[in-house]
Amino acid sequence: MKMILAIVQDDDVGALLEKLAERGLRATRVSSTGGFLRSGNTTLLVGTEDSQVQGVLDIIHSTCRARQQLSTTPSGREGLAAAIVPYPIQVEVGGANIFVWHIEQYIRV
Ligand code: 2BA
Repeated sequence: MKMILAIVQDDDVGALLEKLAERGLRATRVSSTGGFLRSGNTTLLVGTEDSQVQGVLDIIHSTCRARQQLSTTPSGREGLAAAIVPYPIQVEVGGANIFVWHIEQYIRV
């Protein structure tokens, strides 16, 4: 069994959860905040059989898209520091950042 952790943009979560449910895949949605932009995103936890992993990755790939976003100015950045690296800067936020790891045991009581 594998655990898929996918950090996705809030705008894509509704459609993504629908598609996973259509396939009978279970997911847990956790509200999260990106460390760089300090804005909300969503972390999905999907525990699934090894044979289903590629299917989940395909669904994420076809549902989530990258978007441009402006970073906010970090607090305390004034004077020289702000002049060297001017803010805001535009960044491309990925459609999804995905981690997959092996699960030793899954227990449901
Ligand atoms: P954030 O940390 O808010 O990052 C949003 C976007 O800002 C990133 O998109 C990237 O394009 C840019 N960015 C991040 N750190 C940067 C830096 N030090 N300098 C310049 N630009 C930077 P993504 O890479 O697609 O990441 C989207 C979100 O996924 C991240 O939100 C974070 O919540 C999560 N994430 C990405 N990589 C991760 C990792 N290795 N571990 C844990 N979470 C990760």
